[in-house]
Amino acid sequence: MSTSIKEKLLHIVANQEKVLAVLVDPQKWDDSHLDLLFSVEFSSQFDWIFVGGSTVDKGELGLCLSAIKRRTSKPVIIFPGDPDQIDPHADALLLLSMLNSRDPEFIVGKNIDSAQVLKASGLELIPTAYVLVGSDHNTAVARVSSSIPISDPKRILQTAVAAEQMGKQLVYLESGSGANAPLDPDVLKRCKEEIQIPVAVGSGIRSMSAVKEYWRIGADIVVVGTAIEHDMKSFFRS
Ligand code: 1GP
Repeated sequence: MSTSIKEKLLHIVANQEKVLAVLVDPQKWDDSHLDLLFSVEFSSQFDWIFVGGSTVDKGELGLCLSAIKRRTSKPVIIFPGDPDQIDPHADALLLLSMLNSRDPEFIVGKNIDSAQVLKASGLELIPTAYVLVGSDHNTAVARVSSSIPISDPKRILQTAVAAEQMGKQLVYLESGSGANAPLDPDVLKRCKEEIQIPVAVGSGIRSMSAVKEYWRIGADIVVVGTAIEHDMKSFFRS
């Protein structure tokens, strides 16, 4: 039997292993781009693939998942930008709760709306606290989800601790795709000192050396989208 993503996460934390997840937005990646990502040159340099985007429809998601699955046996996890982004061909789905949204829809409402479809899909679900951090209030994700990003390190820490107490299995700290100011490493360090559940970090990470620095500080998963999408070669060589 293959190992579930939850088991992999537990193993990663217990063994201080590190994951680089490439975020593939089906609207931005075509076949030639996927060919390059899964080529001999690059495919050994990352571990997981997250798939999703803010305006991706079901058809686009399905086609993209098939295209990825044809090319790799690496774990493929849906990072939904919308509750419609459910497809049984992925290995798992991040069941997001936006803990710092002030709109109940984004904290729990969308989970209730999609609960039965998710159950029928048979997808493995990873209950994930999605925490928008930083000072940029104008990102697409902040606007769409009525979230005010948290900039106070103490509040970020409180939110991460609350996520663990609520039984979340992953905390995902991010500032929105393409963010100009990536997560403050000190904030990550303090979170890792306080909580045992895995922590994913994303947004605005533009080089392998930055990925390695977040790993060194304690991130279990580093998520990179924009930089790899724009210039894979430079990213992996940086
Ligand atoms: C966004 O964390 C991801 O949800 C990736 O961000 O596109 O800035 O790498 P970037």
